[in-house]
Amino acid sequence: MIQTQSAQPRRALVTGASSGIGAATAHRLTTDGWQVYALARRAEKLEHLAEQEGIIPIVCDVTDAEQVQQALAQVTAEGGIDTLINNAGGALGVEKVGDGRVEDWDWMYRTNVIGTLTMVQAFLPMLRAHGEGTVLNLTSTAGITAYEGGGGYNAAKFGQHALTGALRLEEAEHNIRVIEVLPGLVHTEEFAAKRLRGDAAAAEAVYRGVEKPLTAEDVAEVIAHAVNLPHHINLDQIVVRPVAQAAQHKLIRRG
Ligand code: 8X3
Repeated sequence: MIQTQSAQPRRALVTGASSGIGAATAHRLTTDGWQVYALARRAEKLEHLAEQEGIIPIVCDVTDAEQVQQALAQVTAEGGIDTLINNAGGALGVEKVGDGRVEDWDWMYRTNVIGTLTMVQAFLPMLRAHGEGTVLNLTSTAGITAYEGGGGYNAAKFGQHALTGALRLEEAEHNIRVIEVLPGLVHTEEFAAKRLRGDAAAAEAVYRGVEKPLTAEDVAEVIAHAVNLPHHINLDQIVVRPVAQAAQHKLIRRG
């Protein structure tokens, strides 16, 4: 088995950490012995996370540059991080391009792209100075394959995917490893419900008959594997889907 490179506890910051993949990642890394800053907008949702030793909650909106600077100041004062995991983001709406709502597209671009940008810009100097920094961006299979009703989310995730590719090229000389994890169908509490504007029945229907959609813990397992590998190994793009979803357009439903 390959050993991890450092005897020092690793230190990560995970955005969008109050639920779903972000929360599962914070838990998983902490279980692996990491110290984890769990960042999210909703203080009450972060509270239960903080009960796990090793998790430090920070209330922060990643699209708010001032709040991000405050988070940076706190993390800097407490010794810094070597790994930034940009998970905050989401989808809103399933309208076709012709019917898309500009405010939804705007929200998706801001949370997925500008949020990632703001975090990366704030923490890059720290990661460069560390000497073995890692940025892991959670994009989506929607960031490499467009689909009907996905236009706004596709546009945002393609944007975040492009940012990630450029960043990898630019930061290699600073020895920053840039990993992209692109999940397909993941059954989480909030993703589909938010996208479908709170329609719980429609959200459940997204997963109906799919034998084993991915869970947040499945994706956290993949993330943990990628960031626990020795730093010179870069799983630079990891597409992770349930077996039942052979492609964006091919989802096996039973019953
Ligand atoms: C979520 C994957 O298939 O809903 O990022 O676009 S999908």
